Amino acid sequence: MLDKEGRAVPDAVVVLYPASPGAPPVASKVTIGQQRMRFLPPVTVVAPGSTLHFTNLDRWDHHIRGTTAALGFADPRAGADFELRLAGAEAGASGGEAEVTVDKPGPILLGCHLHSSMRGHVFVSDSAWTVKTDDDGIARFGAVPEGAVQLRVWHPEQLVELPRRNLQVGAAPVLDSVQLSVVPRRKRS
Ligand SMILES: [Cu+2]
Repeated sequence: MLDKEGRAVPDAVVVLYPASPGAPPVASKVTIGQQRMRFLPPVTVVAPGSTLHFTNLDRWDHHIRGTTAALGFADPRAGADFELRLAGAEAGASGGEAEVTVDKPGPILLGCHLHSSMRGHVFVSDSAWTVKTDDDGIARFGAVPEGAVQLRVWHPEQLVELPRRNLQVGAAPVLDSVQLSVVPRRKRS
């Protein structure tokens, strides 16, 4: 995954839709931490029916909201799909925790009513072949059923989703390269 200037893009979501997908993806329970005004991890991939476990690791409160956002952005005036008030961690005690179950496939934008700079994403995928790109912008898949496969790419800052691509998967490895039409902001280090 490359950006418009040819640099590797981490934390993009790559989804494969094999013509014969077999079993649906399996729901799971994942933890999303709030630490130093960030969501960890910044992008989470889950199957429909999964539980998101939010845990506040900061000493101050967070008021998390989750908004279904087809294109990664949401109208801040619109109502949130879920809201979670998480108390800060006192000395020697853990902070607030809460869980929410997500059913609808698609991206969810995470924010905080108290800290407008906080941004995170959850991608609920209806395909078992869904992974994030690593720091080198690479998404690796194993055991993809042979035959025609559609490839979808999602990145929160790619506002106009790129057209799906058609791949033909056989016995030999398939290598494909996708270039976003945007240059995402760099992650703070
Ligand atoms: Cu906050």
